[in-house]
Amino acid sequence: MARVEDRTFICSQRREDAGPTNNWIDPQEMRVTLDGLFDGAMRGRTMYVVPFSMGPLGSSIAHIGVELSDSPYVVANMRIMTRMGRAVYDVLGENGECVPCVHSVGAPLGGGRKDVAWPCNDTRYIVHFPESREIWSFGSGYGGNALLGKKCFALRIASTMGRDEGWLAEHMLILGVTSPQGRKYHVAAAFPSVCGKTNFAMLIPPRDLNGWKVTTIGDDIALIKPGRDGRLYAINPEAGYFGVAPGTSEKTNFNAMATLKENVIFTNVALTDDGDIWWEDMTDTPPAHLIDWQGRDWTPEIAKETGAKAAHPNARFTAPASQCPSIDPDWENPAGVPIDAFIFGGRRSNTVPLVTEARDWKSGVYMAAMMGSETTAAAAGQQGIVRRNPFAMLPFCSYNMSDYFGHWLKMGERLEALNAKTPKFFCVNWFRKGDDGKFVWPGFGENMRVLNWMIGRIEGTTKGEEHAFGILPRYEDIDWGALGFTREQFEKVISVNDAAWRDELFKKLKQGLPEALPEARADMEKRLVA
Ligand code: SAT
Ligand code: MN
Repeated sequence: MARVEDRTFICSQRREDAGPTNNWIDPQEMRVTLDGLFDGAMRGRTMYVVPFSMGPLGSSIAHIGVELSDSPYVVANMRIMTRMGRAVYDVLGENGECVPCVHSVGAPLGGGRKDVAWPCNDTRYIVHFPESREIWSFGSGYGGNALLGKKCFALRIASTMGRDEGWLAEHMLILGVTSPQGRKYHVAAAFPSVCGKTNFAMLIPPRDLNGWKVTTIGDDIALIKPGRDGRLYAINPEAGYFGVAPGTSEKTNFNAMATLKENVIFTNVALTDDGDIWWEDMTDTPPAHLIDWQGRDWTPEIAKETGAKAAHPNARFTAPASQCPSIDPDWENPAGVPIDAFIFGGRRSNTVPLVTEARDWKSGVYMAAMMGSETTAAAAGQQGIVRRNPFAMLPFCSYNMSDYFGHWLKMGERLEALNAKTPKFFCVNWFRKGDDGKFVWPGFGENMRVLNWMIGRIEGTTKGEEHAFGILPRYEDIDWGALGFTREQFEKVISVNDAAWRDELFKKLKQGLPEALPEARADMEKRLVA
């Protein structure tokens, strides 16, 4: 049902290399454990060999893996989420580079053991060897734990590869924005799981801004390499969307619903009496009767009484990217698309304003590094508490976070030395709540107004106001069009409480951070009203 972060391990030779944010186990010790667990683990099942490419076949930004798995569910999902099959062997050739991935649900058959619908094991290990570039996953069939090309490879193993080779593997969607004049920009945006990445990637501008067009390149992961011209080029390593189902509707994400018409796998959703699927908020009125995600009867009355959800809050759809109406014509371009801006966001009911532009690369890295978000259903554990999630990479960076910040800073220095136009950094928060506990910002398509302001900042045509940690739009700097968002409402989503920020800035920075980060913090602190 969710990723098991406390059962996710980084087995680098030295503990310091995994850093304080990862579960580290000595690789020799882990190999003994894995030998025991995998011995006979697939007995009685079919073992599938799944060659796959993370990224367009043959792209110099793409990477290849081979996953062994005893789960047909995993195979069917990998077929949608990656470029899978014989063509991968052709690219790999005799001595191409490839990451071996081994997965077992850990439920052998035989000896009287009967198969079940969702075989798994109470013992779970999601293991990464960053130095030898290997992935071993035992006991779970869930997406992020079992589709090993995704978080395990394209983020965890790839982040170490990127550090070693001078590129970036990021938890970012990629979208294209085309202005009414036909100028096209690309932004990459990092948000923690279940913060609306898929919705943002498939955004439809509100009617009064319909001269603008948003196109989708990716909704979850970006592999980003510097090009010869000093710009950063990004590809979406995936071929499909493994999106959060609940809350997705024709109103919140029309393009996603259109993508889900055929060739889709639905996981942990509810079943209607006529064999269709349903989840919370898919329609205004729920069906009168459903089979819920656990196979039990569900009615709106039962839900009212017991609070039972028809679909699991982390229920997912797996759909081919090519079916998305807003897919970008360049989404499979092996050269990637040039990035003009990075956006960092979290789910924060208070403190963090709707949008802030960082003054420069260094303070942008600082802003992204201290990002926090209220926890959601994508990961097992307590929900709704603020967790620091630097770059939305906390569960996905396989090496020391301080080195990761250092890697980003070095990348900036490298691009600046080339005199290239570096991407701008923005920090956003769609989730501010009012005193009544309700969201103040309408979000979804209306986020186009914020994107609009950002493009203006990139083109140098819109204004803002200097603040302690960057530049904020004033009410008059945003095109409100037909939204009717008042100054008072705007004040609620943009206001900054200096005391709350002081608190935010004083959150302990761990030792061993690159010097530039405490410097950036001291600079912001100086600018806060005493
Ligand atoms: O980890 S998954 O890819 O299964 C979903 C997510 O957390 O983004
Ligand atoms: Mn994700």
